[in-house]
Amino acid sequence: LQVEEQLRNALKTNELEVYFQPLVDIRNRNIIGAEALLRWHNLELGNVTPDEFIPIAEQTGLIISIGQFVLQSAFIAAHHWQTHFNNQFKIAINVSPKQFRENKFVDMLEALLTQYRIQPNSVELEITEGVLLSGDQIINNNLSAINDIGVSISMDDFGTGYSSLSYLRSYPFDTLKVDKSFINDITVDPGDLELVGAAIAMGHGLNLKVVAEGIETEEQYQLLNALKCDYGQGYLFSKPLPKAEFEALLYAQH
Ligand code: G
Ligand code: G
Ligand code: MN
Ligand code: NA
Repeated sequence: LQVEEQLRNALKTNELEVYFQPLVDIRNRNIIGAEALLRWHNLELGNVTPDEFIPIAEQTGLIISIGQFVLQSAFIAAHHWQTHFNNQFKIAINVSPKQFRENKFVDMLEALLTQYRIQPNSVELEITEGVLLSGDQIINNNLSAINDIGVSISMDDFGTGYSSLSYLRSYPFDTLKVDKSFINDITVDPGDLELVGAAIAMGHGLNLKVVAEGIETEEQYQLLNALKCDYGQGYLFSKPLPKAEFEALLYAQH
């Protein structure tokens, strides 16, 4: 309850901050974009992880205003990086089920794209199958509308759910993000290596780009490169960083 109270104030008191984790091209390790990841620094509670506060934000409805804040912050940063470093810079943003069930979600998204001068095709919205579970009409409508305006949709945490395959067939996904739990052991578990190889091949067969999450070692990286995975994310390249630190990485690359 205390967490809920504090979270209600977090936006007003500037306690929320969007961090950025590099998204790299597997072939050459160049940073081609970032995933926006929310952080909460509270005086009393310390740093609260998104795994703890996102569910509370969902239950209380606070996710609507918090989600809008994330989109805004990510777009402001992405516009700057597109202007100064790479006009193709990609920005990936997590969207939770409640946000996606809003009637106004796509209108809000379009307004922010215009306001911050972001090309729709540089934006990728990450959804988990939790978004699709309800099979709600409004979700189908939102997915089609997002696809129509040219914003990409990725399936996050791929492989961890129950029916990811049927969802891939039914919805307009552009990208598949293979969950880090599958990447962890690819250097020691031949079964996991086989699964990841199959996920990459299947993604490519369906015309999707494939991202491997949670790459921590050089050996994992080499295997994913050999498997022709498209993009990667993980501590090997960088943990999620505050905006200024992320920008220093980009600057070093240019
Ligand atoms: O950044 P990482 O450490 O710890 O994130 C944990 C979880 O929180 C991930 O599943 C991630 O998708 C989710 N998360 C992080 N930032 C956001 C956000 O801005 N919005 C939503 N809906 N989820 C987020
Ligand atoms: O669930 P989602 O994929 O949206 O969230 C990504 C989560 O993975 C974030 O919590 C992020 O901090 C975390 N993460 C990113 N790279 C790594 C990594 O290399 N190893 C581990 N263990 N976690 C990572
Ligand atoms: Mn994600
Ligand atoms: Na994930």
